[in-house]
Amino acid sequence: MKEGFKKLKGYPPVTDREVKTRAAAFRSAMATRRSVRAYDPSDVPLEAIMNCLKAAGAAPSGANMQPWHFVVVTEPKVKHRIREAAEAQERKFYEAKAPDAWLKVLTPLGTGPEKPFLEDAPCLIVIFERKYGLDAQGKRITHYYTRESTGIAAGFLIAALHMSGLACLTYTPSPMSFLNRLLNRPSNETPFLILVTGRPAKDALVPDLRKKILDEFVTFI
Ligand code: IYR
Repeated sequence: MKEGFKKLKGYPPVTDREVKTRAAAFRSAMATRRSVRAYDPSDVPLEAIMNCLKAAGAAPSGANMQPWHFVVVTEPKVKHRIREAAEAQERKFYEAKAPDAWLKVLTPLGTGPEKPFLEDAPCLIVIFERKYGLDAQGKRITHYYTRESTGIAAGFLIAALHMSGLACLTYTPSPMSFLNRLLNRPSNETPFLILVTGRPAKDALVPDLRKKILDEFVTFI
């Protein structure tokens, strides 16, 4: 055996029929995913969140550097601080910074500067992109494709949460640097995404949006 290698496992032979059945099942499960902005305050099982995070940790990454860090926030005081800091940014966004064209495309989403979900949701998973690593001596370790890698891991996490029956929201106030301060993260990490996580509120509404059909976003050659 080639030094440093091992036999590939986890891909038992599958028939075309089985592949088609599984792809169709995954597609219909994922098709019900929605970005949810109204949460039930009930706690989510930490064991499930940990499994979803392990799924995210299985994502591919540039040179396998796994250039990400996840902070799971369930402490109400910390959620409150995040909400205050995020809403301060959002007020500036909606009142001054956002160009009219941007506000126009946001209208169907019904968003505004108030972000109660940051406190109502039982769990905020804050994803950091690690721009470079640090060895035990504090020397920089170059990381590659950090943004792409973190985005892929975030996608795995979103799919895992959805398949577990939980809702989430990809939320990105701008700028997000307050998250380093509030969550005590080092300067080689930059906030990538807040994944608001929990069960949807019983009366949760979502905008009536449509997804592109395959023909609109795929070319087969
Ligand atoms: N961060 C703001 C604005 C916003 C921006 C985009 I792009 C969205 O898809 C949704 C909202 C907010 O969350 O209200």
